[in-house]
Amino acid sequence: MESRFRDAAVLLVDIQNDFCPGGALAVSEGDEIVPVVNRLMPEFPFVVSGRDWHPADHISFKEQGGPWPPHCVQGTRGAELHPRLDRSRIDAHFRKAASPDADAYSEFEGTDESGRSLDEALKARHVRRLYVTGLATDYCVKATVLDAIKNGYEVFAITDAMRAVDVEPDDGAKALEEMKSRGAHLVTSREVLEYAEEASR
Ligand code: VGL
Ligand code: ZN
Repeated sequence: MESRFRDAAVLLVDIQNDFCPGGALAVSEGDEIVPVVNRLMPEFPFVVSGRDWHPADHISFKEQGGPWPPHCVQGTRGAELHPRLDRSRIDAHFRKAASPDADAYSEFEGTDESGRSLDEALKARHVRRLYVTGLATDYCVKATVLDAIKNGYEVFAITDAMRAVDVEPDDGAKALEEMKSRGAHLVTSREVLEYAEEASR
């Protein structure tokens, strides 16, 4: 099948239990993106997942003077991908913010099990266009989208496949505006799926 996504990849940002309802740093409706992401993944030749992966004494935690409750602690259930996410579709896994003394919101700061960066993995697959989904819109998704643009990718933020923390009520909306003003395309999953369908006819 001729695919329009030959030079594209879809990136799943931190779709982990702790960012979903019931988790330590729950994002409202965070789990509602899971079926949307499951529908998107089969359209892409390369599916990449990134995870927040903190040691128990991480600098971003309140006990260490940071802004967040403990979350995504290495090896805990909270750090696992959401159980309804179709992991069989994920081709490569990255982890970030894994050392105690530094935080990282962008997946471009993460590495895979062999120490390879996300940028290296995408360039090795000749990816030029990156479709971004995940949690949370106003933190890790935003940082990842802005880094992707800096690294030269054409970036599509799939707005219904992400949710915001919204510490302030319009943080998510502002984050989307900032992504757009830096050159990201804001699209819906429906638009992406229709685009994929048109190509396969
Ligand atoms: C995130 C806060 C702290 C995120 C990670 O994935 O957006 N937010 N750590
Ligand atoms: Zn974190």
